[in-house]
Amino acid sequence: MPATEPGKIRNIAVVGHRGVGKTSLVEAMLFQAGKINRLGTVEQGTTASDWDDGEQRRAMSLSGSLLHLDWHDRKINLIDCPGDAGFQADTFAALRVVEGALVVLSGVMGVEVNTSKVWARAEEYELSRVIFVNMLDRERADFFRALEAVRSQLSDRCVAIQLPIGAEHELTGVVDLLHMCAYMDPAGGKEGGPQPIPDSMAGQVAEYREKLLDAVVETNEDLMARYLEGEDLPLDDVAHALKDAVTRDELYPVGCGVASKNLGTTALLDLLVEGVPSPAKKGTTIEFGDAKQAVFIFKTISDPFAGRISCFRVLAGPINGDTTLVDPRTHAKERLGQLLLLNGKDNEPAEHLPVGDLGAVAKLKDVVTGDVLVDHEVPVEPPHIDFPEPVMSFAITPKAKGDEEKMGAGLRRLSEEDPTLMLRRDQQTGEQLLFGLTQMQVEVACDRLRSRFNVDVELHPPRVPYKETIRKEARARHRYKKQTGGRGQFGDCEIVIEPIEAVDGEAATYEFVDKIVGGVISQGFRPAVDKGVREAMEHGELAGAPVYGVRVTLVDGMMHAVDSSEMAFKIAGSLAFKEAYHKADPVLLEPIMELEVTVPDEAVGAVNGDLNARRGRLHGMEPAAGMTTIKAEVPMAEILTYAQALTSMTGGRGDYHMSFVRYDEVPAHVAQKIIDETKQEREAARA
Ligand SMILES: Nc1nc2c(ncn2[C@@H]2O[C@H](COP(=O)(O)OP(=O)(O)OP(=O)(O)O)[C@@H](O)[C@H]2O)c(=O)[nH]1
Ligand SMILES: [Mg+2]
Repeated sequence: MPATEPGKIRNIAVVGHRGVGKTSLVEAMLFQAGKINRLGTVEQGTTASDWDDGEQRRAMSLSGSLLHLDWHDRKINLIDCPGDAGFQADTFAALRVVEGALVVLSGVMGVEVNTSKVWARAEEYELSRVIFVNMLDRERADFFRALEAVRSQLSDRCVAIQLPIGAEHELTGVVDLLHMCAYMDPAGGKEGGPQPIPDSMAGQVAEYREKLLDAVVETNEDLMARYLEGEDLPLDDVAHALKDAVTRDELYPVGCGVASKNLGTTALLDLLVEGVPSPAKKGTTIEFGDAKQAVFIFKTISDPFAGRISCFRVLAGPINGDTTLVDPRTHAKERLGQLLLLNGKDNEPAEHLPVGDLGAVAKLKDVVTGDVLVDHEVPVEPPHIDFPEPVMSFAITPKAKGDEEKMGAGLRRLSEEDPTLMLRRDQQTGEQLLFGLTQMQVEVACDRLRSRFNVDVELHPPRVPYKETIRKEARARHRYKKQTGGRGQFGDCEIVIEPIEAVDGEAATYEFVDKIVGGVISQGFRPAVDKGVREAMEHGELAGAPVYGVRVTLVDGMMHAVDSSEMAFKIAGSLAFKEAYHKADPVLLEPIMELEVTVPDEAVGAVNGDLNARRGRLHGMEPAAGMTTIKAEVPMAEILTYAQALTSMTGGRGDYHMSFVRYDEVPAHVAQKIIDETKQEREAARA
């Protein structure tokens, strides 16, 4: 097969909130392009991209899946990303290797928590973005409401490029406002060719076409001038200007349809080809020095049959199966071997891959996700991807005695593959704790331990990772002195502590400022004060939780010519901090989770009442087809054992997901209880 030119490739990550139809949409695109012969469904576990056993059982995506198709002589590489917040590592890695993001949202729900998160990341990477409002056939779906939501919550440069014909169960097609044609609902079959726009929509179509043209010409001076002179702009010119605007990140076209029926797919594929820039046009910011051939490994798949498969983007090339590259991290040389193009679990051999293409190889030995491989040893800095910090933790134990080592080894492997999964030992209890972003992610890790490493484990309710911080400034001085015979101890310091502004809802952690004048404490001892303060901050005085968000300024102190030591200043710093802390209005912080519960309509009252009792704050409720999705923010401490409660309230028909949003202050009456409990625990431990 001849290699595709870089100019003919489109790399697109399909991203969005959980369950909005990303996988179904990818399936529809593959089907419409003739890459697959039948339109699979998520319910039946027959889609090309949700091929993993766990994905099919849960009817949701658990990892990024690479697929490709041809459309109008262009090769479109798609990465179908999971929407559950627990698998963000895959989503963020995918966004690092594409030029474009296809942001999918539900026409019922509009912009959701994860929509905003992926949007922000796409923004950071300056990706071109296309939005697709899906599920317009569902009850209470409303394209125009969703359009308003993206314009107000994501960017006011979002502009409709398609319109629905009809709504909800009377939706019959979509209008393509760029090419001025319509596509009718194929009800799961192949979408037919362009049709005339129904006359009844003339007014609305004219209005939105004008909005689109206004938005496009605004990005192009030449077109603007011609437009103002009243010229009827030719399609090619508008399409060209649109593409430039999308490439330059100045416009975000909003399409729409029904993925599960394959409606809107043609117009969407056209838009991806016309709107998203090729690697030749935009290129990558990943470093590869002066290498003539280089790849970046963005994902590793552990396949039970094929072994390890490494997915990569070609940074410099072309490359072929004989290409030998070196990993500057390990200095190991690797011959790539048979190049593969993936389609979910299926693959096709490829002879060459050009710059910008996405492909895979099996059985690289020492290569891990995140590595850049180059043709000769050049010092390259692999791209840094900022992953979210996992906050949920579960104590984890093997079911069979003696499996501890196997469990540890398996978990270490899994966390190599997913950097947001972490194994740590609890210093107080000695338990092994598995940290993750969501409960789903941790449960999936346990499934994999069983299937890949043959270890059965048990998870125990997570501990709440409380934090402490202060609300006001306070000052304290402590003198630590022991001068009875022989060489003594002397350290004396005065500090001021004050809160640091929170960054993004998360308290910035710690700053130490040295304002000693005249050398009242010599340079050598000041870091000891800092060290003492840090130690004191590891276990706050309220509930033994780590202290965050504090600036400590060392303002004064005293030394003794003979008796001063690092040790003495460390103790003085630590005790000064504790004294100041009590005066600084310390408070306890708890993690707040975004909870999404889907329950039968008749259980809504009970579930809402229960959420209220759990200090939950409701902020959304969307009924659809006999089930209602309730969204609420609930303190983590209140939903540790939610699964059982939900099962009994809904007779087992409820389902929920949650992910961390931020830390909030624990209300005083609740905080007091936690503080008392920790005090008792500590006393019990001492006794
Ligand atoms: N009515 C309707 N249902 C849809 C549509 N698109 C997808 N679905 C259904 O919605 C559910 C979720 O679809 P998926 O394609 O798995 O969604 P996803 O975004 O890939 O989900 P995650 O990967 O788990 O985040 C499935 O039951 C689909 O059949 C649509 O346009 N209309
Ligand atoms: Mg999916």
